[in-house]
Amino acid sequence: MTGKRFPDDFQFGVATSAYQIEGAWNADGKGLSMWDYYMRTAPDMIVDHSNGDVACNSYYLYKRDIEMLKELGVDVYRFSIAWTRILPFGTANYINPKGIAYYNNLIDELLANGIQPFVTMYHWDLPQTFNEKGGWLTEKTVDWFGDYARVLYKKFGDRVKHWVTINEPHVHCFFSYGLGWHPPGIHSPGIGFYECVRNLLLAHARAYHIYNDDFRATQGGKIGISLDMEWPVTNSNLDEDAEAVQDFMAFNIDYYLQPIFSKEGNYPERFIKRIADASKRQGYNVSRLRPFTKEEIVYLRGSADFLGLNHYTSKVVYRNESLRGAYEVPSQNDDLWVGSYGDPSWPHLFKLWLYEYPPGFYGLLMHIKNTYGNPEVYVTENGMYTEHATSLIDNERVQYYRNYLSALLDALYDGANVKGYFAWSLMDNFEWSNGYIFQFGLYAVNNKDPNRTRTARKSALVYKEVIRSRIIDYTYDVNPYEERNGGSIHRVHAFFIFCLSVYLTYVY
Ligand code: GBH
Repeated sequence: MTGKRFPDDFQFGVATSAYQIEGAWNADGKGLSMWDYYMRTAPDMIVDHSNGDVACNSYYLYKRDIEMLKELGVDVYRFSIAWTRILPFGTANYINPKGIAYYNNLIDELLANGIQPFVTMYHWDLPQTFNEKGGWLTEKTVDWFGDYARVLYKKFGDRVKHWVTINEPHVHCFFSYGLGWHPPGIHSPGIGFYECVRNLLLAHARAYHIYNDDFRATQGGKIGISLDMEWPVTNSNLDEDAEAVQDFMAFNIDYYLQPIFSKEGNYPERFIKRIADASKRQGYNVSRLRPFTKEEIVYLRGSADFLGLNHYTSKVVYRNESLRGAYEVPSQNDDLWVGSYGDPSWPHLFKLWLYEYPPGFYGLLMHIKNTYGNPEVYVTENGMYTEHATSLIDNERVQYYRNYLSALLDALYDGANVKGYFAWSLMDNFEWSNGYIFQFGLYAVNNKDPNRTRTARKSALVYKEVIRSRIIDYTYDVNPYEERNGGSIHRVHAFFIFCLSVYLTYVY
């Protein structure tokens, strides 16, 4: 036990996203998102050939989800809205009443149960109609996103007081327009990737300004953006490795933070220069990174009331000759020219991407505090995967949550302005390219059961106890199998012992 406490007004929550849980991909007038389309045209891009057509079926089972939220005792629920459920064709000229009704029901039911909605507008499910017009590679998307945001404020802003505009510009652009593994499957890691991020940041700012100009006075909510960040670590004292740390920060952290959260705005100098130099070497007559105009710099600067931070893991970073020829040219990886890996001595379940290193979380929170004037931060995602296991006893996940929450508490006590924390995720769900193989749920979901039965894992019950007690008690233990019947086995036992003692005392 650390002895430190979460303040009473600290907000605990869990997070999900629409495509990963809702299912009902074409029900009740919903239009096609680029994920729906891609799952029909490129199913091989998912390791287990699964998709989100049904997922957790939350479109039909949202009341069960709310029961789980109540069981956990969370203050807030972060979910995302499927753009094409509201606007089937993407554009705001036709609003689907059944889509509006679904989110009205969800929001009202949450509020009736004392849970605040924390709503992501866009978690990667772009309307397919826009994809056919260039998607995030065209600046028109900024207008489309603004129109969509306006519809959301009008329809739900009376009750929703926290909005996340965009989830993870970095991961979204890297997978969709850099690598090309996610829809629309465009492989342009040296140009398309940067264009995509640029448009997403501007779209975020558009949504912020629309709120400021037309809704803030009457609705009084807050607008933020969720940025994903890994923390770079090195044990080396070589200059090259120190440079690697600085460049990794510029490309993966400050690239996203500085335009919005710094006093001066714009991309980091270091980042601009590396791409400009590489572009020149490669014979381009202008940098592959299109600069922001003066007006855009001003438009972006200060365009958030809070920072949503998604954080999972840290990386050991280095730079040496072994990287020569390691990356595709041109690409963001080549521009950065840093090697990175998860330290094998950090706890990890698979040699994939998630290695447990809580000091990295602390370091990141303190970097944000010290470099960006201590903005209001909500940790909008944090959690770890297990293999879609049958056991409900997920000790690795329990350990991960306790250690990361302790690191958060340390940062909080050292002055970081962290207002809330969302565990990713409420339940097992469609994990994008990894299908249903690696799962992040506090609740296990049985995919073979048409009812998609959800059952609390040990981590759910431990998180529940953190929320209740506001402390992290490493000695607290609980058995999810006994809790499964709501403790009814315990009650039967207790009653039996009570009867026996009455009998022994008075009758015998
Ligand atoms: C989050 O991104 C997403 O917002 C969320 O939707 C998702 O469920 C969650 O991650 C868990 O993955 O398999 O080697 O290609 C966090 C950053 C970046 C982490 C992509 C997983 C995939 C690595 N994610 N990464 S790999």
